[in-house]
Amino acid sequence: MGTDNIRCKAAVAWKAGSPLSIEEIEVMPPQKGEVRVKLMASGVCHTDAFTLSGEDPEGVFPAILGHEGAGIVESVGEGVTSLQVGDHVIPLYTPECGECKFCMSGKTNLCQKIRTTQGKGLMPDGTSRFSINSQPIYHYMGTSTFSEYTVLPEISLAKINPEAPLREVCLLGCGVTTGIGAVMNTAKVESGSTVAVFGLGGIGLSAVIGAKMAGAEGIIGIDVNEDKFLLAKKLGATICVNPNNYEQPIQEVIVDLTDGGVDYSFECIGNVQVMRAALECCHKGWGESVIIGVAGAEQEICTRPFQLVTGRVWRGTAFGGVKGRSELPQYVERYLAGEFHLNDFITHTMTLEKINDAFDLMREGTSIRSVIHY
Ligand code: NAD
Ligand code: AHE
Ligand code: ZN
Ligand code: ZN
Repeated sequence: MGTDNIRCKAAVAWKAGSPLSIEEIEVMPPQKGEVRVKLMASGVCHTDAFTLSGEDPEGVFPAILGHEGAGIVESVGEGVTSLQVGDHVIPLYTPECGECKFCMSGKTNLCQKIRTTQGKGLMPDGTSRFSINSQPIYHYMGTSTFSEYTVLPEISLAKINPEAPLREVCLLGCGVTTGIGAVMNTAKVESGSTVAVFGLGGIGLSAVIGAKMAGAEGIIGIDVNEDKFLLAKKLGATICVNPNNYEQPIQEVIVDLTDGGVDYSFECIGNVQVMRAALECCHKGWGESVIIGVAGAEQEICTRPFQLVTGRVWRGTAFGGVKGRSELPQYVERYLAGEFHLNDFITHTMTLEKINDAFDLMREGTSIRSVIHY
């Protein structure tokens, strides 16, 4: 059991809109029901940039961002039974307690056991495990993976096969699982379906992989950055379109391309206008659109209710509907079995000191995923 504070490096977001700052921090030992993890790798997801931008109503500062990590258990707190030192783990921003109303429902992966404190940047007891010169630093999404060490509740860790390379399977902590899960769990795309994927970043490309795995026959990739098209086609997109190349709204272009609209669409950007297009490109009578992208505070979606009256369905998904503790280890096994690749996504790797480059690359549209190596 860890009893001492650990001093280590972390990237601290002191305030919205400013670059992260590499600091020496103190990480407290895990308390009752908690686990301290040595991070080995962390991907940088658009949601980290979203929160850093100040658009996230739950963004609190100073905080240690990062939620797409993988690591090794360094120590466990009192009462922890399902994990031990040395276990390989993926942190979960959607925990799985197995006993709350949500977990018991069988209808959702959105465990709410610790959601209130997690949303405030705190551990379940209402305090932080991170500090600098005694000043508390907030947690983020219950994970804070932009640090050499982090502390999580036991219910927020998935134990995975130790043979899995942590520098790749960190991407299963968010992006890749979200995209594949949205297709498989949320939409349940059937073989032979037509699918439109809006936004070909880490999430959209994973939705393309999911659609291909599901046996979709037409997979349309949509992005304003045509540099994304090559990889999208390699992963299974049958056609890629840039909305800026058309005078008509993109939903009309897709309806024309698909004899009335797609069976399923996925919005993987976080743009409420594109969310509308993604719904309206769906086939009358049955087309379903899944919102994955995260939009800022005060942003709202709209469409004519007639779109829903005439059979289109609007849904959303968090972490692809995947239950972290019971289902994520199977994603790792499927990756190890060669069902999908992760190295296609890793366009850049860097040390923690260079983490601001990862945000710049994302903004410029030159990366799919940057992975921080610790
Ligand atoms: P990303 O920045 O890597 O990719 C976004 C892509 O969208 C880019 O290729 C960009 O060129 C494209 N794009 C931007 N504006 C566009 C437009 N108007 N039309 C067409 N394409 C456009 O981001 P990402 O990491 O893949 O994340 C995508 C979104 O998903 C973000 O909003 C992120 O916060 C969200 N997200 C949600 C979940 C969830 O559980 N719901 C999980 C992970 C990420
Ligand atoms: N805090 C934001 C919402 C952010 C959000 O929607 N997060 C997704 C995961 S994005 C991962 O890259 C999610 O899981 N949401 C469900 C939840 O419970 O947070 C806001 O608008 O307040
Ligand atoms: Zn994410
Ligand atoms: Zn629960």
